[in-house]
Amino acid sequence: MQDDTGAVENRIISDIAAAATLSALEDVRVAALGKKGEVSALLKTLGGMDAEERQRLGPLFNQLKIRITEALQSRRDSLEAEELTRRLASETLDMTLPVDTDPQFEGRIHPVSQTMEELAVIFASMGFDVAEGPDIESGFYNFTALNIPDAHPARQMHDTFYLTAEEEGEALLLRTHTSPVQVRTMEAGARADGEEDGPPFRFIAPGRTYRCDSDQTHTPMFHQIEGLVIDKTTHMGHLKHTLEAFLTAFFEVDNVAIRFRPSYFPFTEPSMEVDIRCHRDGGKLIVGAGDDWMEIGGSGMVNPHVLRHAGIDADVYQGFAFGMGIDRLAMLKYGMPDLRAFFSADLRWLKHYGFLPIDVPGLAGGLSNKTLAVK
Ligand code: 2NM
Repeated sequence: MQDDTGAVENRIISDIAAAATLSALEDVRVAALGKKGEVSALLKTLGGMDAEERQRLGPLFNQLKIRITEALQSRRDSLEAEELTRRLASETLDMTLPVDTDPQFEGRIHPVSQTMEELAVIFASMGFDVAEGPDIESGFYNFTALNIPDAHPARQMHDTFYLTAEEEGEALLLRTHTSPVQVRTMEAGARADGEEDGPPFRFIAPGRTYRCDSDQTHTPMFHQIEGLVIDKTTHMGHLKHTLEAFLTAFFEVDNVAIRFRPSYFPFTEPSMEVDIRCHRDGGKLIVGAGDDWMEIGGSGMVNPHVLRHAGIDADVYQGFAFGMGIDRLAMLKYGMPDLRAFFSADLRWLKHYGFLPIDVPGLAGGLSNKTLAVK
């Protein structure tokens, strides 16, 4: 009987093949190779045999154990593969199903993006186009065309990031203001209705600007908006009204008062600093009323040299330009005290100060025609 390992093997092998699940297969393994298993019992009988019998049956029993172990392993492999196939088929993920948390309410629009959108909406309603240009500029567009020649001290004042050395031909740089966009756009002769080239021009250039400067109130990258109006009789009265209309709409107040302070920019003549009337109440700033003034930007009548660099006949055309810091406008409007937090990618800050996508663009109260009518 003990010689007949073939019958035992066949029975166990067919039990292994019949095991439909991993747990059924485990039962077969325990019944054969477990402590009290059939094959284990056979191996135990070797101890009570005489030497000759042990020598004959020992290898037979051991071969039996090895073949059953191999059969168990191969059946286990195929059951596991079947199980995986079954799980892959059942645990599908339907990417088209609606999700629990609506991403529309998860992400936030950065306050600078929100503010840029508001600026574009307000100036568009006053008939301004939005002009764009490259962040990487040539010395010509960033300086020379803006009446800042090679040896001009303003070149040093601008703390420029240079990308290539001057010796390698014309040096490339990161634009220090968005004025080169104004020059390029004037040069291209773009105008809103596209009917003909040349002035009148009325556009804004919002975007990133760069200066090698970093402290509590300066970041190496910041955002600027510049505006430009060129026509035959454009004057400083138009400039003052445009800024007042813009600031009234932007700060959502009934009235703003601004004042011009004499200043100097190479690209405008005359040049004026722009102050807005305000009231400081502890840490809070109220715009539009009060007996204090706060600087909000720079402006002036475009220097005829700049017009000529852009291919405009300065004997026929004249106009104004202005520039403001977008980050500072955002800080003032939304009460954000720390400029550096703007660019720190802090999700808690974004959650607190950021805007829901459904709120953009526009302003809380909408735009009133009263404030925006250009006189
Ligand atoms: C400012 C202040 C004053 C300005 C000038 C020009 C251009 F291209 F027309 F000459 N664009 N922007 C300008 C004028 C910018 O920023 C403080």
